[in-house]
Amino acid sequence: MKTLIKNGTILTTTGEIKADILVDGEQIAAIGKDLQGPFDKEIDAAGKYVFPGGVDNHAHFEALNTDGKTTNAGYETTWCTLLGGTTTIVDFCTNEPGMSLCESIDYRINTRAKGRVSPDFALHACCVDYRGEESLAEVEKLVEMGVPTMKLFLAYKGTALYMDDTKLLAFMKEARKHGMTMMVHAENPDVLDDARDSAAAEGHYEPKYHYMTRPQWGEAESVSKAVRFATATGCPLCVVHVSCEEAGEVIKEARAKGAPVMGETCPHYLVLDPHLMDNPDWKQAVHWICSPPLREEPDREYLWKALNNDTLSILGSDNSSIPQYQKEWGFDEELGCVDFRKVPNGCPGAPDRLNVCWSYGVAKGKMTKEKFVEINMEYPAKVNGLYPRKGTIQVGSDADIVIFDPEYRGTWSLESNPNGLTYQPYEGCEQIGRAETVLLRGKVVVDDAKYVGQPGDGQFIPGKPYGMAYDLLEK
Ligand code: DUC
Ligand code: ZN
Ligand code: ZN
Repeated sequence: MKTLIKNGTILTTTGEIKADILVDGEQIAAIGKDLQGPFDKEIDAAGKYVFPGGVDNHAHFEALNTDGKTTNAGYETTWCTLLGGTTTIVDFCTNEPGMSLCESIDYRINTRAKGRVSPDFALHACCVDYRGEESLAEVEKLVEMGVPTMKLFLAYKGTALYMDDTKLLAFMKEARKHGMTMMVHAENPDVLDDARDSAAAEGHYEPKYHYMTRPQWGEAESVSKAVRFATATGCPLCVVHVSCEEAGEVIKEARAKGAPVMGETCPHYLVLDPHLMDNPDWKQAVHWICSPPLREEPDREYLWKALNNDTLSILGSDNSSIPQYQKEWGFDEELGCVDFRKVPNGCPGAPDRLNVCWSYGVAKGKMTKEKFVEINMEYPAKVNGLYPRKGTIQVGSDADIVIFDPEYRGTWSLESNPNGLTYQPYEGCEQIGRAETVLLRGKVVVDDAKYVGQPGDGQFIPGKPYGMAYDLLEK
């Protein structure tokens, strides 16, 4: 099957070019003018931007949640990410109960995900069942299985998620040997617990106490530790979901000194206001409980600048598809009210990531189109060892292509921006531009802004070791 995408303007990390794209089967076969037919299909992209399908570094579909037991809405909802222009998700794979990391990855690919995922997917391992030497020995095998990244939680002490310094150090040393990139959830659990328990002791349980009890310094302190561990072990690190200036500045300083450290932030930290959690209707307010928490305007402005000046390198969604009924597990029968400490943490957002970045960044003059492609496509693909198969429009790359209508105007709603849940954190926000047509490995999966693909279109894409963060190591 040969498809010609003609008359569009291709966006890259270095500029824009007016050229046509020939897709042959699943790959890009040629880029240029006057490409020779015959073609089976022609798509006219006049007046549209054409860019690589989004690569989302940070997705939780079907994840065990922070309380160790909740299960997010599953892969059957991943079609929504295609509507939002994201063609590859990198999902987190925690240990299945009783399974090792490698067994969990195998189970994820060959059982859970089988025939159910709509975009292509790669995986990060995420250890929540540390078994000493046995877990460490799995690092090499994970890399061989195409999983060259791992996330460790430095927060949530007292749960299976929590990894203390001994485990962090051991994993980083092992990861360095095999080209694995480490990722961390950096918040100091003792700092948070002190603030959270003090609030509760004073009778404060409402959702707004979530953001009031997770101070920036608790995040920055944990980032500092992880950065020092990365520097000492030489293990490249990506700090995920950076939410504030204090933490971002730690990364900036470390990078200036040559530390192998990169940072990610998420769309919700760029645009959503923590005071949404002040809503007296707690069933609404809990929608914005995520960790780290939403921050005030100065931190939000800082994050835009940090993406633009290369302090932070990736925009990941941290999509956590937590259904309403699970959010309501925060209600405490004994107290007779919601207890913010019991609400599962996380916001959906994989389908919204590119639209938020375009609407509030590119369309408002706060970000260049080149940076948009860099942080949403190219760098996440490079960090995860997926480049140049993913994250770029090049001859030989997978034909994951978005044809984007910059003239579209809309208002965020569940109807126009579905996420597989019954609530939409960006409800009422102004949207500028949207994906009109999306190709996944050459197949049209979004047509006229409607999903036309099939569950199971998505394939597991193995990542290669020594991703982009390794380039930061002194040779
Ligand atoms: N961290 C994440 O990365 N996602 C959801 C919850 C959390 O704590
Ligand atoms: Zn996290
Ligand atoms: Zn996450």
